Amino acid sequence: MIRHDWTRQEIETLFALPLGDLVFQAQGVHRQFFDATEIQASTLMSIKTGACPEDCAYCSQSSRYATGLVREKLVDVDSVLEQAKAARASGSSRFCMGAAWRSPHDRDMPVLLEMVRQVKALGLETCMTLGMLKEGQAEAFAQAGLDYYNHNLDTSAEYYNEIVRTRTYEDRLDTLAQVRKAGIKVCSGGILGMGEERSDRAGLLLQLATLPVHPESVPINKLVPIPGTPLEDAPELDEFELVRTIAVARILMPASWIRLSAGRERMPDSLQALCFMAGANSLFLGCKLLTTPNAAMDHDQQLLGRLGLHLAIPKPVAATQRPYYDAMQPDRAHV
Ligand code: SAM
Ligand code: DTB
Ligand code: SF4
Repeated sequence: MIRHDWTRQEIETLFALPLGDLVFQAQGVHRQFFDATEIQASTLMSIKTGACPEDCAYCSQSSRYATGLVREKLVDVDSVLEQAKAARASGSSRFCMGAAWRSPHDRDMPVLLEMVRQVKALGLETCMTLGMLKEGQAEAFAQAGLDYYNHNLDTSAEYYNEIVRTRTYEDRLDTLAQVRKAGIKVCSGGILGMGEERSDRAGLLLQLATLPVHPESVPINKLVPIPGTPLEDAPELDEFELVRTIAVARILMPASWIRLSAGRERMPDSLQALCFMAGANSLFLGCKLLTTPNAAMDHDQQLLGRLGLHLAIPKPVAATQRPYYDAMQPDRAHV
């Protein structure tokens, strides 16, 4: 059963369970809604990098912090297509395009819509993350065929002001509502390890799990500390808190894809394995996230093989374009 009336008390009780009991419960839920050996993969591309006017305290791309990032203008459609084809060959089923904007400018809309149309024509699902959307923009993306829009709540409503001042929690919820209203699937989650308490992790999940429709995709990022940002020295998150948060997300939003997102590059295999056992069933594939390195693809291939997991099958692509994808199916290659 999918519920939208979770209470803070219920969520905090789940968080406080012995880890084995919590993971056991999450596994049971996971298996009711998904093939527990299947992992969905998306690949990210930064289509406009740096010089962002927002002040998100974790971000390499905010113009307010001296992070040394080189800024780049909006890329052209051909560069996007080149990377989308490589992503498809590597086994990703979705291509996510991210821009360091407060909100997209109307003058950029035609090229953004063309990116959606052309990436979709490759047989990939499309996702964009461009900041807040103004009236009419979500509808335009929906008409172009955009499958997902990513816009994270980042943390609890209570802790949010410690992290972002230039846009409100309400602004974020408004954008999510606009995306939903336009008929685009919602991708929304947050970041752990920003100095928040367990109650904030519970608060974030409470917000997501009581939305009228759960986000179809819930990214759980572990902070990638960026030198020069206010969070560069944030205290390291207890790794079992990451596992607990994933397990609780799985129980609260049983039909959603829970994405083990940023932070995998520095995560031991054993911790990633625990996260998958707790109900994470999607990840970012590819050597780069937006501005920071991701786990290496060869390593991911080996890890999935060692765990007996396989990638969710993307839409059919020509055999010549899928060598890496086939290699990513170690357990299936011989059946
Ligand atoms: N500018 C757009 C926005 O903020 O909506 C889109 C791009 S933004 C980089 C996408 C998301 O990446 C953020 O909402 C945040 O949750 C996540 N993120 C950014 N920097 C991160 C970091 N250093 N560590 C972990 N997650 C991060
Ligand atoms: C999400 O929740 N995580 C991705 C995606 N959505 C856009 C971004 C992670 C960014 C990590 C830091 C960087 O590479 O700049
Ligand atoms: Fe800008 Fe997005 Fe980074 Fe915030 S998270 S500073 S809005 S690019």
